[in-house]
Amino acid sequence: MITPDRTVTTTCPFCGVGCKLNLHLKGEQIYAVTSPADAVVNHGNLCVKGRFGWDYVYHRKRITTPLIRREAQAPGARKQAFDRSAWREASWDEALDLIADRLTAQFRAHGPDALAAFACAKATNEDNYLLQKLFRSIFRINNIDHCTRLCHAGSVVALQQAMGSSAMSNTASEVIHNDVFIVTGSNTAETHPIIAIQMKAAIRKHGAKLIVIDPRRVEMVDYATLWLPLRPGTDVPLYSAIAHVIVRDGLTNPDFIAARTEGYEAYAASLAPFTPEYAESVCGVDRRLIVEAAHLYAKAQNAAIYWALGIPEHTHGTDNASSLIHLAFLTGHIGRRGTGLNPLRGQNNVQGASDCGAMPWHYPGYQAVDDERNARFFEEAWGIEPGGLDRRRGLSTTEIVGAIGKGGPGHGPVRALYVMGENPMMSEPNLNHTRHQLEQIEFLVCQDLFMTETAAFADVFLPAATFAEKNGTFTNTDRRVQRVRQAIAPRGQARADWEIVCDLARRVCARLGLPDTAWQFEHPGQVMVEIARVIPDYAGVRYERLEGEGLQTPVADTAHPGTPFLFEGRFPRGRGKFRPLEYRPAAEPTDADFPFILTTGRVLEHWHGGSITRHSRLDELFPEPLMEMHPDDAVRVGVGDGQPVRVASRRGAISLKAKVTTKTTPGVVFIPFHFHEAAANVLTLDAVDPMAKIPEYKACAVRVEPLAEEAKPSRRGRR
Ligand SMILES: Nc1nc2c(c(=O)[nH]1)N[C@H]1C(S)=C(S)[C@@H](COP(=O)(O)OP(=O)(O)OC[C@H]3O[C@@H](n4cnc5c(=O)[nH]c(N)nc54)[C@H](O)[C@@H]3O)O[C@H]1N2
Ligand SMILES: Nc1nc2c(c(=O)[nH]1)N[C@H]1C(S)=C(S)[C@@H](COP(=O)(O)OP(=O)(O)OC[C@H]3O[C@@H](n4cnc5c(=O)[nH]c(N)nc54)[C@H](O)[C@@H]3O)O[C@H]1N2
Ligand code: SF4
Ligand SMILES: [Mo]
Repeated sequence: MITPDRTVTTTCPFCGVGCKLNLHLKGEQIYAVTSPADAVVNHGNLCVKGRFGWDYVYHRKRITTPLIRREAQAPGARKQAFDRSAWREASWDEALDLIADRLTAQFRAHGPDALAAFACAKATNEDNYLLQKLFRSIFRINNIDHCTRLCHAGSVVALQQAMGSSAMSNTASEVIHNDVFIVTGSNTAETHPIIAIQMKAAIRKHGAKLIVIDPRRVEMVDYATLWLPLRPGTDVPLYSAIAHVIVRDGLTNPDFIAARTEGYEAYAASLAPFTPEYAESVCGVDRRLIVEAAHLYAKAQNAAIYWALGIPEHTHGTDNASSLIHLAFLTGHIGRRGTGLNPLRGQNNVQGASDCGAMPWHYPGYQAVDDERNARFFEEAWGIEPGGLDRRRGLSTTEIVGAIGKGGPGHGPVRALYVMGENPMMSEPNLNHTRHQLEQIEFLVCQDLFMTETAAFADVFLPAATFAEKNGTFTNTDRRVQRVRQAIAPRGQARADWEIVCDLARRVCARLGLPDTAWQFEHPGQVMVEIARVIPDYAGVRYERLEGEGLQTPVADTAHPGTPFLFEGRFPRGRGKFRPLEYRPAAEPTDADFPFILTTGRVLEHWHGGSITRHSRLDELFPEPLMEMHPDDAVRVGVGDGQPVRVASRRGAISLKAKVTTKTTPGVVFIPFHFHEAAANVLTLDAVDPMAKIPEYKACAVRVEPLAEEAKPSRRGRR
């Protein structure tokens, strides 16, 4: 039996639940991970990823030395290079000097618009704060974004418009105070498993009733009182019909509407066409279920809504989220313990990276870049001349990709891209287009753990330290800022992201003749002091205050205890705002050539493009891509369970095996986007929501054909 040298307490690097981990160590080896039973977020529970998925830290394919591409890459002819022989090892000095030279050369020759950065929701608050500060304060450009755009962007825009805040209103564990809750567009049991455990306890132990609204028969349906299996992309008519019934049947909360909201009259009038009969015809949900759901939710004492990507990842994602928000405003199910609106945030630190300004329209703390007062405030905070910061909203991730070589809305062409821990060659929609764009880039840096599909296009690869090898903080889905603690030395020459960014910033300052006093940090705790100075909600966050269970933002000052639930008394914007909506169908309807709706998403054992989970023993649990198809459709198409199929959209085709299952509904097929050998994003469409710029990952039209056995997809394309 192994006896531990020591135990280091830290935060799970996978999902936004933010479970507390105890890493049990002997020397430099983590040999087990457990969680303390008194952990406030997860009560000692962990899902399979937190418990077993950390071994990617030690994977032999991890890159632990800076690498430089041997051959210069001509724009237009850039190719992926996974093979180590295409790269040579370099010192940090050589790699960072090369990057500093190339970025300053682009900046001098073409101005700020030539540069863009992708930040990283897996990295810490401190890492992200510094990366956006580098691009904003030195390169004077707001072209910085991260996967939040591909994720809850529609929810964020809708919540900001309606209430002036986009975070979850509740603490996840408050679900036990609900008597009714809605889970929609969320496969909670696979994607936020520990929150799902709390939901199951709310139902089984505390008698809460659950309404699931989802086109797939996800696991939570087993616990539900009602399941409304809507057609993908029809949330606005469904929620508007629920609202219609609430108004029609006199189930609104008139006191709440009068005291806390505005725009009710026009909104109520706009509900007239959304009868349950109309919704049934559009959404495919029995009208009686719609009426029942409306009554159950509206008559509850304490009701809350939990949602994830089935809501925002549409070309009308903002409208979808607004249609849900309205339900809380109509009934007053918000602003009390156990009531509220809860977008379940996905990545371990997507809330924090967004808070810290890794977004093109906002400085840290959601302070709009095009507001003169905010710009002046940050000019002063960062010691730069008045008028120095760019007042234009920067480009979003999908716009940055599109702007390579040709320019984007209000911006010139992007020529150099700095990617800190994102993998757009797996995660962006319409990968053939993304590939074409990356081939055009003049200079690409990737800072990652592995040679990802994106990094393989780069000129320079910088090896980052993992969560286990660095200090910092993550902010989880219920706004809890928690410590990440270094347990082992970085493998090889890997370095923490914040250190790499500071080192690079000092080199750029030297080239541009700027002082580098703003880039002298010895510990990320010092970066947090600066964050606290510029983000009001973090004003009272200090490392010494995070020792126990962390702090839930807003934390107004160093004596403030943190905020478990939001919007008691008022919304940040004052009154909650109703907004009349219209139904707009998905961008790409099905037709005779492409008769199925493809919806994409996740499975329990894997993470996004697979860079970490496919370099972990989790890969053995779910080793190959599968397409879920309903048995009725399988008969029609002539596909058996486990048989290979070719799936084609207007943009590309992939091959994988079919899994015939009633987990999906007739007419809808599901493919997880974790597998590079059958990348679902080859099929998806890059049409975006006009307000939030989020792509329509949850609905496009595809055709499915059986493949002859000999054309079988390769069993494991792992490199
Ligand atoms: N195991 C695992 N967990 C993860 C992740 C991971 O990669 N792997 N990623 C994390 C991240 S970043 C995120 S953002 C979250 C995402 O968490 P989820 O959103 O729960 O994950 P998805 O698999 O995308 O599931 C989307 C859900 O929306 C439903 N849906 C599809 N179309 C529609 C629609 O039109 N309307 C409605 N109402 N529902 C629809 C799907 O059936 C599915 O249940 O997961 C986080 N957790
Ligand atoms: N079809 C389809 N596509 C989708 C979605 C969907 O539902 N369907 N969902 C979208 C959503 S919600 C999201 S969030 C995005 C996710 O998209 P991405 O953020 O591009 O996906 P990840 O694979 O999580 O990329 C994170 C990268 O960071 C690296 N990494 C991990 N830890 C660190 C670290 O500490 N430092 C550094 N520098 N790197 C690190 C990992 O190796 C990995 O390569 O995908 C989107 N794409
Ligand atoms: S639920 Fe999320 S945070 Fe908790 S162990 Fe699983 S992946 Fe980690
Ligand atoms: Mo996400």
